[in-house]
Amino acid sequence: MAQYTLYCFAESGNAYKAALMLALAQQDWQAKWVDFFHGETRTDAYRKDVNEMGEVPVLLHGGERLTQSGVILHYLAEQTGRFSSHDPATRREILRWMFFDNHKFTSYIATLRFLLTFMKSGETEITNFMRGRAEGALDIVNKHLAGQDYLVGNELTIADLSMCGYLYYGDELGLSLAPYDFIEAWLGRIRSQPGWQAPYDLMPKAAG
Ligand SMILES: N[C@@H](CCC(=O)N[C@@H](CS)C(=O)NCC(=O)O)C(=O)O
Repeated sequence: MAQYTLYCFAESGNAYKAALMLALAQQDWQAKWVDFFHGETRTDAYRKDVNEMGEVPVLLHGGERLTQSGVILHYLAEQTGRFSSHDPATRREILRWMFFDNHKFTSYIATLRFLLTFMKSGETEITNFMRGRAEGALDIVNKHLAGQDYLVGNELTIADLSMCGYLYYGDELGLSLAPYDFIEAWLGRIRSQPGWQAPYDLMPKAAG
């Protein structure tokens, strides 16, 4: 039995944030595949026994059960001593970008991808709106990364692992990252970390 169990599925960028942290910090972990596309997260059993919020990721460690990717990343940084800081001001800065990611970045990018790639919505007023919001957030992050290697100074932190989670899904995103040079370079820096793997290599996918 591995030290950590992560409830996840390969298509989940939020789960990928936690899986990538576990991989880069070289932790002993196992994936527990969740059948999201057949409604597992919406079942009474999942909400009662796994996560009342009906979401992935969920991390089990010892007697702990953690949900919300940001909380999981924070916990793993504490447990492993990796990808955070002892300095309170730096930790606040990490948190500031993680909140931005959860509210303004992942939210729009993930929803746009979900509509186009999984719901096959085609282009609609909603996807146009989502793409506009996503591009606005990408522009903010791109400008921020013009002056530094990572979101918080020049060290990789959990803020980067949170923000990059969806950006390795390529064509599934339904938007181009080509205009964002500094983001592309930053993704390359994260990709070159020892232990990095793409989402579909790191987490299980449904057979067929
Ligand atoms: N804020 C949450 C978002 C988690 C989330 O939305 N997970 C998706 C999969 S990527 C999910 O389980 N959605 C289920 C649903 O919304 O019904 C986090 O960062 O963990």
